[in-house]
Amino acid sequence: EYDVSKLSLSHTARYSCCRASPLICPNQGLVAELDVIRRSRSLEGEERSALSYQRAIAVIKAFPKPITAKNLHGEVSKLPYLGQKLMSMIEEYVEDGQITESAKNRDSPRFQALSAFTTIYGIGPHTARKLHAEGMRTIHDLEYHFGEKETSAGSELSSGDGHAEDEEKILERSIQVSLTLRDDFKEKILRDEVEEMNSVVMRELDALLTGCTSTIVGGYRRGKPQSNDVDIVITHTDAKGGAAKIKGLCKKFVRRLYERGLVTHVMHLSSFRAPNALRTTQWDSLEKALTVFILPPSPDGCQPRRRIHRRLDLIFAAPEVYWTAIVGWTGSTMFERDLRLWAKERRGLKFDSAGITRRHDSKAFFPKNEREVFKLLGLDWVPPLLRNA
Ligand code: DCP
Ligand code: MG
Repeated sequence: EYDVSKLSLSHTARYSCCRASPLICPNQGLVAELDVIRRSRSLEGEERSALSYQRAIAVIKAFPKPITAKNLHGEVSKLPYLGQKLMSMIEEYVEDGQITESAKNRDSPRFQALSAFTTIYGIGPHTARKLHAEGMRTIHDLEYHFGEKETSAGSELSSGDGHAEDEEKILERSIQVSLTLRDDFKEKILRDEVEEMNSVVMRELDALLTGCTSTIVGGYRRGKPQSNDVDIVITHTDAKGGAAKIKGLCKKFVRRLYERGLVTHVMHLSSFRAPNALRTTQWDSLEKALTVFILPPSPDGCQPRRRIHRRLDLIFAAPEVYWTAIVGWTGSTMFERDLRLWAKERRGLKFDSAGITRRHDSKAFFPKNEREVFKLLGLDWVPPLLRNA
């Protein structure tokens, strides 16, 4: 699909949106080891430190060959974001195949408990630490704490246009749902099923409003063989009247999916943003719904499949912001962070899933395809498969 040598990307660039980051890199073991430390820092709320590790990891992911004793003190030492501490850890890994601090973290009961807690959708590091401080240690403890209350669809769905629920309530309900469905949520979603989910969603949408189109984004688009959830960006093909047709569609559509039994829960329905713990950097103004989806029974009925609850995010974008929404939701998280940083620091632009604006006069730009997004930002094209920073 692409020829890396024809892309003018450099693995020594400081912004990850200027590098080619494949899904699997030649230093996967080292990356996994450093990621334990990054996760530990993040779980402890040491965000700056976690980000340093994330930046170092992203640089290593883009390094095109195995790191060895030979290149360690040469090329590797010149890569950005690899300070003394990181270099000594990499050296340790090259010599022993492991890093003492990673092993220490891995063996820590606190790390294990906090890690387990944050596998529950809706529980971020902050909540995890709070629950730990209250004495909880296992998922079973959480179940007891949150109770096996009856979970219902989001009240925003059932209660019409009432007041938006406060964040704490939304969060607590999300955690209850995630606990109840955690065995299903643990199961990875293979590419075939992701595509089937998109087909079912779009068939349903077509029955409500013709002329819509979609792109599956997130990890699927970056080539991940299995995903934790499915993210779909939706727009209308009518370039002129599309914006008006998209407005309010999210809520109407999710209600339909709920009534048809395809959506079982709505974690959050929003035209503004999701609670912080659910989506930390996705502060866009697009209409979106974070839902729990279940495929209909197989049509022929002869091979009953186990119907697994899946997390499904639907994002609705007007035609003029469709491509920024796609770029903004394709990820990875590190790639997105640097894309915004690059736009701001190097171009005086503000990149957002809901559009690109010039900082000094708020002029808005509406790219007509994905390559134009990169061009507008003054970036060389990076194919989705190489955005795994
Ligand atoms: N995203 C982001 N910031 C976040 C969360 C998400 O910029 N805090 C963007 C980039 C992500 C995309 O949205 O790639 C989808 O987010 P997911 O959490 O679904 O992550 P992935 O799709 O990359 O992986 P998976 O769903 O398999 O865990
Ligand atoms: Mg995803």
